[in-house]
Amino acid sequence: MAKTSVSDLARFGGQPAFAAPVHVGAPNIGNRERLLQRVNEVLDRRWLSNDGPMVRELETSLAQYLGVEHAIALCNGTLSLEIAIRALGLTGEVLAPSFTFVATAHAMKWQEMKPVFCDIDPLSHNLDPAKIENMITPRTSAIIGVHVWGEPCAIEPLTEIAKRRKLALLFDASHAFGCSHDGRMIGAFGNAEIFSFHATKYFNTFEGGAVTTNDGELAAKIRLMRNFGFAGYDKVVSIGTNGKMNEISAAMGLTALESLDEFVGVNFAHYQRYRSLLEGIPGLRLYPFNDAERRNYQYVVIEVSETVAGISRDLLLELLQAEKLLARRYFYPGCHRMEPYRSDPFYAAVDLPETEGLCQRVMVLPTGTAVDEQIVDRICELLRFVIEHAAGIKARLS
Ligand code: T4K
Repeated sequence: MAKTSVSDLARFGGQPAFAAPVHVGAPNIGNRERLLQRVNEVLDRRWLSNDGPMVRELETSLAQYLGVEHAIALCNGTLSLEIAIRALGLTGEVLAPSFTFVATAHAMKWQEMKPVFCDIDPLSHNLDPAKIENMITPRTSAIIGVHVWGEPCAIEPLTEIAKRRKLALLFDASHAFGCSHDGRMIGAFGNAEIFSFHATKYFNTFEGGAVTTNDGELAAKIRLMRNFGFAGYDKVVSIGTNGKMNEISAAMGLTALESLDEFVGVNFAHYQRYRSLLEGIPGLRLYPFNDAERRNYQYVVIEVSETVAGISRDLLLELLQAEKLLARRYFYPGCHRMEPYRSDPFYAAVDLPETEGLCQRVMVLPTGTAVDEQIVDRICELLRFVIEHAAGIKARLS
């Protein structure tokens, strides 16, 4: 808890700015009636999991929406990564950013692979392809690009490197459902892409995920792997796990698809409001999206420059939390600073100056249908007030 708060400074009459906590990642629910109708169908049918009709319908809808031949629904994004990694037959070292949710790295490690962390472009927050090539060794089998915040990473340069160096190319598109690149939906690039449909994603299936690909053979392998390797009753043809999505999750997904435009519309309106209200606050950079392409605007990301704002990201975050505004430090401190990577000698020489810098500056603010205009206004008011009074606040703390 901060030693002082904006409320202490009587900005909000001694009360926290928000009566109840305002979270990053509060889920979109969609049309409850439609959801409950579908849940009832599932219950009436007594078919709750194992490639049921809701999952099949969701897969067809996803493939159609993403313009990709195969969409395989899975139980979460992490298992989607793990299964894709196994199905692609990856071995040894895999190049990936450290600036991502730790699941990207853990999925590789869990599959006995070594994530090799590459630095990012400080403007896009995505992998810097110029820094990739000299990290490729004879043990490298793949590149995993992450479309951080839903802004596609450098797809063409990564594709070119992967082709030339004979590496597999997988994209962690957990943030990028509904986003496009060069007019094509994210989902059909590389050998495969994976999505997370976790509760905190703007399109959610409670827990869930998917692998999408145009490679039929790979898709068939993934279908086997998600169901213990079963190719029919009593017939197991490969190693597999339990990566299945259940019917209630699929029901949520089908319902959420019907509200997708509304969700993106709300996110976009909030994003624009943030953009205009945060303008001119010294030391704050709002992450810019390429508005010419489809974006989901599910993350409102700011960077705090301590030297210009006069306050560190961490003190700012502490003050906001004291006001019940639960902003988040995504992604802090970077995968390479987390276990088991941090104390593994393999990573001792890792040098990621851009990642290190960004991890100290970045903060994610609430958005989505759980947030209204008044909340966005108050968040911006708070940020402006704290930065305008940074010197005084710090003096009170010292
Ligand atoms: N790759 C990338 C790039 C990812 O971002 C992720 C997941 C993955 C892979 C793996 O996909 P999954 O296996 O998760 O499908 C959250 C999510 O759990 C995680 O899915 C997400 N990325 C990550 C960015 O955020 P935490 O550790 O921050 O979760 P937690 O419990 O602190 O909740 C986050 C916020 O959401 C809090 O403010 C509370 C709020 N919340 C959460 C839930 C579950 C709600 O308001 N309601 C809820 O039901 O990881």
